[in-house]
Amino acid sequence: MPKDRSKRENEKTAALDSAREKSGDHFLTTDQGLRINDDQNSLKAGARGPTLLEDFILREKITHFDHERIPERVVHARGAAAHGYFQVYKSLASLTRAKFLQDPQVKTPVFVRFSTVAGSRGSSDLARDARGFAVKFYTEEGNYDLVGNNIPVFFIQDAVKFPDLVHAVKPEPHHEMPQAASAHDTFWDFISLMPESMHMIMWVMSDRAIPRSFRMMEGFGVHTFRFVNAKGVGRFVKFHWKPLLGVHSLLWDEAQKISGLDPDFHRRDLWEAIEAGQYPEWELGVQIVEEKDEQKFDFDLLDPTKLIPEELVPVVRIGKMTLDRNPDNFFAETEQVAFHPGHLVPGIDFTNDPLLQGRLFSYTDTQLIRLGGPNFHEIPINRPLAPLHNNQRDGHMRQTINSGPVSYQPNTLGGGCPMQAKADMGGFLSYAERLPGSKVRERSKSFFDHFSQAALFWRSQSEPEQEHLVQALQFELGKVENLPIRERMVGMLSQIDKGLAGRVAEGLGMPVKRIEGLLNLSIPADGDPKDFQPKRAVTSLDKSAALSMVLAPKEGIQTRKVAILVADGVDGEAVKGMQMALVAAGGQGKIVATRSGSLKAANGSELKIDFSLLTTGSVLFDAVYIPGGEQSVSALLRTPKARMFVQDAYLHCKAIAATGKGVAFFEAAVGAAYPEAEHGSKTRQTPKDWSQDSGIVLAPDSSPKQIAARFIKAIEMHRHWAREIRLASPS
Ligand code: HDE
Repeated sequence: MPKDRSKRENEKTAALDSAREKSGDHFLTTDQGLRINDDQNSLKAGARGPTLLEDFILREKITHFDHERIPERVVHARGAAAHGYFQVYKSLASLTRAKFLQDPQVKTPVFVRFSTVAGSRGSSDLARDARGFAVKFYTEEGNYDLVGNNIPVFFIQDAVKFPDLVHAVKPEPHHEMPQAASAHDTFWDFISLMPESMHMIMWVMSDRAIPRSFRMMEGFGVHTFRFVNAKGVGRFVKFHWKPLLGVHSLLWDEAQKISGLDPDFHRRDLWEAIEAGQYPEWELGVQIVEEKDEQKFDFDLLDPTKLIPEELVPVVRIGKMTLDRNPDNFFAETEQVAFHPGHLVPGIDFTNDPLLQGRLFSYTDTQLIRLGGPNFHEIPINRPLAPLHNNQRDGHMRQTINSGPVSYQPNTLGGGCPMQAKADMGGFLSYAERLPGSKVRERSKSFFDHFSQAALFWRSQSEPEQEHLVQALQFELGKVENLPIRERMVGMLSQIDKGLAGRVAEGLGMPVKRIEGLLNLSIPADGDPKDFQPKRAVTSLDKSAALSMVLAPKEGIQTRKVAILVADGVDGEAVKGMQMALVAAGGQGKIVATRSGSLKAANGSELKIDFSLLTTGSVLFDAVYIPGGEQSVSALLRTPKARMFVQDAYLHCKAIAATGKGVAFFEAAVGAAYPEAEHGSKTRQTPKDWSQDSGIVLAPDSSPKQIAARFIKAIEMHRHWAREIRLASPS
């Protein structure tokens, strides 16, 4: 915590303590306010006798404890959240009448919860999974919830399949395994029979499903929504959150190791960034489509397994969200917050996306069981800032004391209040969409192209991203025990791309078989699948650069964490010099040593150790620096965990710098372990040429000052994928 911040906190605590002293509210009490005289012993018949039923203090305490847990969310159970605010850049009056999108001066408070989907509350943050990205805007017109994910499409097209999807992905019911993982038979059994899920599968098998942090992932509203302006003109809108720190991910090997070292990695990262004043920021972007253009795409805007490529409709950034305050209490806020895609404000409306329509029922229903009744809107975190007036009354845990006899409408006894509000008084008017059609249980023919956008995603990935996707599929399908499921899946992948299917199949040691007549239950029984493919349109793209993380521009090293690997006798000036350079660039240099406590540098100065090798690994950092110092380096050389630390960073394609004798340590740890890293020859005896690796900055004769700029540039790139490609195919 910065110094002035902690001073302020101390002053606040002292003031609170003295206020408490005066009011007497530092005493322990029962829930009825009775001051408790002894909280160490229950009431007994004699010091060695039985406990008495009369002990109402014990009974109250234990009863409350017994009821501490509420049902966890059936999906998105594991999450972390923060408070902040949103500000629009300029008025969007021409597009929407939503008040919070009119005035750049207005700061709308928000509460944002990030989550994984499949795992339980106590599961690892590092699961391969979509991440929830739910934002509650406390606007003056009432709460607006944008309940999205970090992936712009979804597995299924119709809400009626959601329970099946979730049953398939959750731990298998007979033995409750595996936790927070899709790598098991029931998930892939279901998916291999659901061609519509293929686009989402590409995303969840990509590195997007293992983000570097919540702060470095995008968010998407997924469905097409509607903006409606004051004149009642509607336009289609897709919502995007663009993180200002860029979009970055982990490698699967890192995710697995972090799960052991720090399963709270994402939660901790968000908490620590906010405590350190490094407030995470996202820009809200919109893609706008005029109503007349609804049919101009080669996909249906109402189909949630499709995105609108940014090349076809650009994302316009309309405002910024900043998260600047951690919750005070996890249960009261993060656990009890209740989101709902149906919490709307005037100016924003739904479309007929059949997945969205089903969600509108589910979210209230789920809160009734989770939060215990219809009054969950009165829980502080869910309370709107806008005043509430209605005739809803009573029920479990009602907080409001409504006065007077009138709880109906219309009335005269209450002066006609509360009254309906006309549109110009802020009343919500549903968009008056014309709805021709018959009542049918059917999927629109325009929903049946399941592979084009999956293939677009695959083609748009860079070489390393494609390789990671192949490896993820091999991992997941490799865990599937039923071979026909693997076969069906590989057959399904071959519909996306034959090369992709072949590479996955090779790892599984099986051929790619054509699956005759892909099972697709959503095609009517008497329908010919050929009739259920939309026609190709001129808008078809070969690639979309926006879909690749690797190709996205990289800027700065703000908040990136660099490990400085040291032992006693380290070159103290080098440590300080690098720390200062990193901090000046917005990053952090943390001292990682062979033990905890503090150590003595060669110049006699004392350095506080931030992390010990006993509890950390380079997977928890973005880059590594090894300073010189004869004694430090020889201690590191004798420590296998120190060698592994740098080897991992090397394998994970991170930036690594070394100065002075640190270079010899790098050579011994990495050069010896990976001879294929040598460019050209596996047997060369002379010092290796690392200059071809943009992520390795070695300077035996230089100080950190001379190499800091190069190292910072290397960290900015996030990863140096050419290394991975080289390691996979040594010459
Ligand atoms: Fe959800 N979803 N969902 N979902 N969802 C829930 O509501 C549901 C879907 C999303 O941090 C539940 O309060 C159905 C898509 C997020 O508290 C539940 C369908 C998207 C969160 C529910 C979907 C989401 C939830 C469980 C298919 C991305 C966590 C607990 C029709 C646009 C919110 C709860 C938080 C939570 C139902 C599909 C996002 C059961 C029926 C698509 C971020 O109501």
